[in-house]
Amino acid sequence: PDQSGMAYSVGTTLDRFIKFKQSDFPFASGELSQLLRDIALAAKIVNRETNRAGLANIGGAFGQTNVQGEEQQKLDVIANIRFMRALSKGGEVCAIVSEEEDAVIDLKNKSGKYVVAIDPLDGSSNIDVNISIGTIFSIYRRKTPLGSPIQMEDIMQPGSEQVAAGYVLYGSSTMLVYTTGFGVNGFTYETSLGEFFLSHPQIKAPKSGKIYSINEGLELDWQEGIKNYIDECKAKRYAARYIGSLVADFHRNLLKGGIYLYPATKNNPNGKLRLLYEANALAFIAEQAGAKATDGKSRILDIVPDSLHQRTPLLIGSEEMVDQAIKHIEKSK
Ligand code: AHM
Ligand code: MG
Repeated sequence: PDQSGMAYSVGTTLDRFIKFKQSDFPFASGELSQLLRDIALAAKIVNRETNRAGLANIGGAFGQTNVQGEEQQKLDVIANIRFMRALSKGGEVCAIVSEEEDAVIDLKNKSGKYVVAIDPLDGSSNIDVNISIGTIFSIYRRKTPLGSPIQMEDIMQPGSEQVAAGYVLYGSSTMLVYTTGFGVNGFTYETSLGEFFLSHPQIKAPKSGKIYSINEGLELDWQEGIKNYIDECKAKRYAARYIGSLVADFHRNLLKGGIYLYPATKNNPNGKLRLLYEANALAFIAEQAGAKATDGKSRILDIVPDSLHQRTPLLIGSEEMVDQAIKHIEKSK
């Protein structure tokens, strides 16, 4: 039961769950709940497109509509369009930062309280080969007063200011996992019913694990500490698992226990992943599930961003594993 004593259980639909959980916010107006529903709806649409991805080139053969030529576009572009539409039409959002857009999208929505940072379709190199991909989103409350023009301080908030964050994993099942700061819950999509159902209530990450996920092809470009930590993983005969889709790698490690690393490399001193719409959301979820996220020096959620698409090294996963990796980094300094 939640704080109000209302019961929910495995099998509760996402809509009902969101309604129950509204009581976590005693003065809530329901806008965040509506925003989460908007995101879930866009996720269903992207799920449908993702499932059809293999048919994209033969779409004409079975009479797919072509109103806006969208099916000719790449899936990450389509996903961006879908989420942009859902977020801008819903009315709760005033500004969006997206991996697919160079600048902040100012929706000029005077009543929109929330700022959303989103990677509409992450891991897009995996689309063409039918491997799991994901959507990642962070939600912030705007800092400046409602109705005034959007300012950079509304956008450049550290991850610790997130009011909600989540991801959608388009995998062997499609799942939505999110947090509003009261634990992490996972919902699995039932295609034939068109509903997300609570399947993973109150996810708790194992304190340690035996899986490490890193692009080992870049080993020659790693710093000493990372090398030493991975050597330790090997000495302990941990399993190497790397999908190359952040959401999928993170999700597996969250449930089974493990660590994901995208460290600094020679060519990318800040790693590859983006702070605003990749690292922050997963860091918030990790911490809410009892796991940990760092850039090797500081907690991801404490980093104050200075640019929209800034990158950060990311070490995320089971607490003891992340701590051990940090130890190696500090020792090799
Ligand atoms: P993308 O935003 O261009 O899709 O890149 C992000 C992806 C992550 O999903 C994944 O963990 C990582 O890039 C893989 O990078 P690499 O191929 O360098 O190992
Ligand atoms: Mg991405």
